[in-house]
Amino acid sequence: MIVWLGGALLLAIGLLLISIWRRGLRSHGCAKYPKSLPSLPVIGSLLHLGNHLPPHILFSNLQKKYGSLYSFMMGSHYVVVVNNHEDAREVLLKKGKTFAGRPRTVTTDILTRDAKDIAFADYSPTWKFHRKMVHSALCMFGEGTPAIEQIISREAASLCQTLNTLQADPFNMAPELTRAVTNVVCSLCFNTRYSRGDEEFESMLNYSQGIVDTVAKDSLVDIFPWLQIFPNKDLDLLRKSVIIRDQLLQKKLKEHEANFCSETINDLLDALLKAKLSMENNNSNISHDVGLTEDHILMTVGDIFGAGVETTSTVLKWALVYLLHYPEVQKKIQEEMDVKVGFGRHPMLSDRKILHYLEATIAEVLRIRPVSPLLIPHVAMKDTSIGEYIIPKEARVVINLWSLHHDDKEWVHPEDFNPERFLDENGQRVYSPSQSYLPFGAGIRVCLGEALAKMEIFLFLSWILQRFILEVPDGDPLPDLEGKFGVVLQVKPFKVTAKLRDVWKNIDIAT
Ligand code: STR
Repeated sequence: MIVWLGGALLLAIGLLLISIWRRGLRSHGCAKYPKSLPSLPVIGSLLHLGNHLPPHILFSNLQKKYGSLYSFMMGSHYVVVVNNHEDAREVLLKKGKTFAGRPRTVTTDILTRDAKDIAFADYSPTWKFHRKMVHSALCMFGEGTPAIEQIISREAASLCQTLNTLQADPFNMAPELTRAVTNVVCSLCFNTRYSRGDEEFESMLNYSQGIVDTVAKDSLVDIFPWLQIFPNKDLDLLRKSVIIRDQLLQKKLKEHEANFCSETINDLLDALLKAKLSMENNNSNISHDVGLTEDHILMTVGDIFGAGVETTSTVLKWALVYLLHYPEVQKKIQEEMDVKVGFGRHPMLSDRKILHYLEATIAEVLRIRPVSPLLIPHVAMKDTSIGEYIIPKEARVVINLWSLHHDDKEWVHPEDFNPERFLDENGQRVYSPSQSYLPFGAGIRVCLGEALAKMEIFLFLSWILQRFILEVPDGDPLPDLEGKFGVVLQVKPFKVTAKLRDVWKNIDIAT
């Protein structure tokens, strides 16, 4: 017993000494490190983070005690949290390349076959080449081409028809929105679409939810990889979901390879196959150096597909939630649209220049509920600094977009949903009311789908609001505004009624 107690005491003293030594290491001397949360060996600052709050709110609150740039230990990883736009811009833009790294984690490695994708892959020549290739493929099918507007409008028309058949009955709009968004991405990537009730679509909804619920949310296995040896329900679900996703992607790839013709590039997967083939035929060493494999193509399509579906559908759901909370905003959007678009035609992308209030509402939704409140962590690729503080190589840097978007020095009453903050006194759209606004990130890791997302959000919302009035069903509470933290800030399920507006009673709503 005495021996045991003595051992425990020695261990405790040892831990304490190491902890004091580590803290000293970061705060003494002339070099200035960001203020640090207390930390213990092995577990790091876990005890100070084990709070019931979601991480973006917790990190935002910790500013009161530690200032807007601080650090902590996540297991053995040194993490720096950035909560203001000056520092965020330094990390993302001024020193973008230095901070372009990504951490490897257990869950993202499972999802991406050891980082063979774009979003979660570390900075390397392969990554750079790969991203460039995807960027040009996306441009080919993206903004400026009439094809994309047609694809989105077709899905918006089909969505409105579905809403019309469900008329005035309370229903969960989320799967309908997700199907519409999925079909846009599906058309772009694979040149196909799903009808209502399609089995493959249902299975996709399922596996995607499985991935969103388990990946990259700083769960314990990501902090302590050795925990993998123990049974873990989340990891099992993730592995199961990834297997189903991979089967689907593999099937699409085989179909595309079988029908491939370099003269007719129908979709993004064709474009990626063509780029890979021309690289292989080209005897230069690029292909060898950058090593773009079939896995890379598959994982990239997985990224585009997953990002395209989960992010855009989430923004649309948040937009609905806020329109239900603020019916006066919904009314204003409709009044503007009635005057500027009318009922004789459907909204078009060119209307983005004139529907200022709708554009401002979308901007405000992206501010108040950023899809990715902590972005994806960055990693310092060499010893560097942020402002006056030293940042060592390998440090993980978390940009707390939530803090930037809710900074009361930058925004008047940041908790209020107020589209007008994005308009000037003449009701014209102001593009940058504050520097503290980066819904798509910035710099060399900036979102690849920004243009596509903005087109989709604008067209889907304008089509819906031109035709329907959205209301909370009688007797239902208003939808939750907090959301559920994960790799995206998810919207909790809610019901809505979509009532056809009177003017449409005698018009075909799909025109
Ligand atoms: C969603 C679920 C899925 O099936 C595949 C992916 C991979 C890409 C991820 C996506 C996820 C969630 C949103 C991410 C996106 C890459 C960029 C995007 C993280 C996990 C954001 O940064 C918001």
